[in-house]
Amino acid sequence: MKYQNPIVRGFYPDPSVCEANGKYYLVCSSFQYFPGVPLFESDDLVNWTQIGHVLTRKSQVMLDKIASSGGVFAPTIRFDNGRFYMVTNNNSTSRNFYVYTDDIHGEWSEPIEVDQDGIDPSLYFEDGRAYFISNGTDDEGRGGVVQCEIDIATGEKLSPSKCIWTGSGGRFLESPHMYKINGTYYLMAAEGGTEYGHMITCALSDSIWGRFESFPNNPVLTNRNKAPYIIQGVGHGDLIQDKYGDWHILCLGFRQLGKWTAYHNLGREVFLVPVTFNEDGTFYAGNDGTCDLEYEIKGDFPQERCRRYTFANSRLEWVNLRHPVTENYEITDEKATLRGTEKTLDDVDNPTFLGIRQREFVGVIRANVTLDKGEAGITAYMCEQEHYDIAIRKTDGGYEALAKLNIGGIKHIASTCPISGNAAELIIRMDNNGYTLIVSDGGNEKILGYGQARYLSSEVSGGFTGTVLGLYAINGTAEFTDFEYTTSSETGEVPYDAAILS
Ligand code: 6LW
Repeated sequence: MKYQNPIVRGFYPDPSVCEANGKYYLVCSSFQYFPGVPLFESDDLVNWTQIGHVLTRKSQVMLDKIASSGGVFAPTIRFDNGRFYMVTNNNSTSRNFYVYTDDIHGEWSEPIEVDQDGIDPSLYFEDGRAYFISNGTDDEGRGGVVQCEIDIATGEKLSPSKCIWTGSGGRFLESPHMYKINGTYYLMAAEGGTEYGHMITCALSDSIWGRFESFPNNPVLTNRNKAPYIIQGVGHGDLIQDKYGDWHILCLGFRQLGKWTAYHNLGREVFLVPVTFNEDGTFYAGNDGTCDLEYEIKGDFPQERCRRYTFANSRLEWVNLRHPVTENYEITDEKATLRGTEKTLDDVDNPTFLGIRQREFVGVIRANVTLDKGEAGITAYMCEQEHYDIAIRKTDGGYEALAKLNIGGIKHIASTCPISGNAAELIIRMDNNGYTLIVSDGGNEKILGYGQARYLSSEVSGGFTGTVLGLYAINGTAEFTDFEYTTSSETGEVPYDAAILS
C-alpha cells in the first residue's frame, strides 16, 4: 500500500520504536508536558494508536517550574526478555534514567538512574547483558557516543563509560542506537542539529566496543539539500524490521508552512522511510537518501487518520503543562470543568491548561465556554512567550470576549467585545498563514483577532516543542462543552498536501 508522511502528525519528536509480540511500539519526547512520553501501538508501522503515556506519576519525573523545552528529552523504547524499557534524559536535572513494565498497557516502574553523562540514552541487550549508550563524555573526557555495560536490575555501571564513535563529522552527534544485523554491530546516530542540517549517519563494527567505521555513504538520510521541499530537518531515528523482513527508519522531520516559507509551527513529527541494504552491508534510506512525502510498504490496509477530536475519542492524548493540580480538572466524555488559579499561560509554571497537539496546518478548534469569574478560553500555545488566545472574562459590569496575542513576550489585546451572558462559543480557525480568533455569541460570529502562524514556530520560539491547542482557566471556574477539533478534510478547506503539491 501507499502511505503518506508524516505518519504521526503534530508535535511528536524523537521517535523510537521496538517490536514485541507481533506489534510495534513507539515513544516520543515530551519536554515540559505531563503525562510524559506518549506511547503508541501499531500493527503495520503506518497507523499508530496512542495507548497512553509512559511517565504518568509525579514521582517518575521532576517537571516543577522547568523551562519550556526542558524536561523529558529523546526517549528510547526496547523490549527484552518479556519486559519493556523506556530510557530517557531529564534535561532539566541532567539525569539519565529508565523505567520498565511487563504490561505495555499498564503502569511503568519508578525511575532507575544511570550515572553516565550525555543525552539521548539508549539501551542494547545481548546474551543477558545490557549496554547503556548516550551522547556525552566518557570516563577519560572524550566526547561522542559513549557506552557502558549496566546491571539492568539496578542501573549500576558494570564497566567504565567508553567513547565508541565520534560521528562522521557533523555537529551535534545525537540519538545513538545500537543494532546487531547478520553478526555485525550497527551504530546509528543523528548529526547536524535538529534543524535544517539534520541527518542520520551510521557506522559498523565487529565488536560492540568498536572500532566503528563510518559508512562511506553517510549520511544515509537527510533533506538538508532537498529544496524547495516542505519536509525538512529529517534526522533522529530508529531502525526497525517489519514482518516481511523489510527494514525502515522511523525518524523525526518537520513540515515547513510552505515550500518557500521556512517556518514550522507543528513541531517535529514522525516519518517512516524505507531502508535498502547495499551488498557491502551498508544501507541508505528513501529512494536516494532523502525523505519523501509518499512511499510504498508491503501489506494491504488503509492509512487511517483522525480528523475530528472530541473529549470522548481523544482522552489519552490530552496533556497538562508540567505537573497539574489534579483536583482542578474534571473531564468526562461530554465536558471539561477547569478550575483556574492565579497562574497564567505566560508563567513558567502549571497554569490550569488542558492541551491537544495541533495535527495539521488547517483546522478549527471550538468549544462553548461558561465562566463564573476570572478568565477562560482556548489557546494556540507554543510556549509562555508565544501564544494566541480567544477567551471570555468577567468585567465589572458583566462579561466580555477578548483576543490576546503574545509574541516574543510582547502582550497585546487585539480587541474585546461585550457578550450577552457568562457564556460564548470560542473558535480558532487555523491554516498555513495564521490563526483567526473568533467569538460566537448567540450564533453571531465575530473575529476578534488574528496572529500569523510563523510567530508560533520553532524558528521564532526556539526550543523543541510544537503548537499545542489548549483549554485554560485563570482565577475562576469554567465549563467547556461541545468541544471539537477538526482538521482539514472535515472543514471543507483545501487539504494541505494538495495545496502544497499543486
Ligand atoms: C534531542 C536530540 C535532538 O534530545 O533534539 O533531534 C533533542 N535531536 O537528539 C531534543 O529533542
